[in-house]
Amino acid sequence: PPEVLEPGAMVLRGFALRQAADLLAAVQQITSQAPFRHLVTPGGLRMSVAMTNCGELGWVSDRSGYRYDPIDPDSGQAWPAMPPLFHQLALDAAQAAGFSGFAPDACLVNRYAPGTRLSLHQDRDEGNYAHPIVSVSLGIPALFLWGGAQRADKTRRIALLHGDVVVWGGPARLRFHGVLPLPEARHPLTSTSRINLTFRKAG
Ligand code: MD3
Ligand code: FE
Repeated sequence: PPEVLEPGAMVLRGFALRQAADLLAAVQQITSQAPFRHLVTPGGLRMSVAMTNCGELGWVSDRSGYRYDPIDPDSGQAWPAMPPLFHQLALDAAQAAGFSGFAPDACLVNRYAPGTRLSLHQDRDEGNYAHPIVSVSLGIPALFLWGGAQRADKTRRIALLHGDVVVWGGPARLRFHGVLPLPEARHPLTSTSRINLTFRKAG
């Protein structure tokens, strides 16, 4: 049964377990065309998370700001297409959480190595906050930080394990969130890393 974090935020434990190996094979295919890279924030800091994208739009950051771009700035080419398996999983997970007809046009792929963290932030670069975001965790477990509407609000820690899917919509859509530094651990499918897929309707 879905675990409700708060209205609009639901954890579907193990929802992607069956597809996990196929999802990771697809990530390898994507990164052969659009390799993982460390983006720079508008303030000039190198992000410790390595990122790439698939789908019509990709999230990028550089000295000029954050944006969704149909072109990978590293290659000058379109991002790799979103694999049908990704699209179907995001649609099914959103449906299971009560959001029907989710049609993501962007999938941000994040890679965490031991020590990598993602500081508290909101996802506000998408066109319409009525659409949920679906996240899929693969590989070694992470502690996710779930905050409130203000950066200073108190945070909860939630363990996200291999195969867990979380849907964030409605009133939860603009919550501050982050990821604590990844521990040293091993997973048979990803070695020492954690891969997170986030599906968005950005355009
Ligand atoms: C809650 N990624 O890519 S996934 C991100 O594990 C991001 O890589 C984290 O935060 C990761 O922006 C967390 C969970 C998540 C993703 C997007 C959200 C939670 C969210 C958007 C709104 C609210
Ligand atoms: Fe986020």
